Amino acid sequence: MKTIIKVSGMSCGGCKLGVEKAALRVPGVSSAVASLEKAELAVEYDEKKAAPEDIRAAVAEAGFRAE
Ligand SMILES: [Cu+2]
Repeated sequence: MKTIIKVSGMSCGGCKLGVEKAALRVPGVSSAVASLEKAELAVEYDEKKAAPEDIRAAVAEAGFRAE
């Protein structure tokens, strides 16, 4: 499963990495690529193990706003 999550609050490469790492820590997420320009996060995940809500929660915990 692939989805795009809107993420606000990213301002540099460190933020981008932080968002990606947070998403990758969610069990079932196999790929996470954040874009500063688009303010979004593209994730690939196993829908049996992870839900978009889990990924949004992890991103929020890392200090960014996920929609
Ligand atoms: Cu930053």
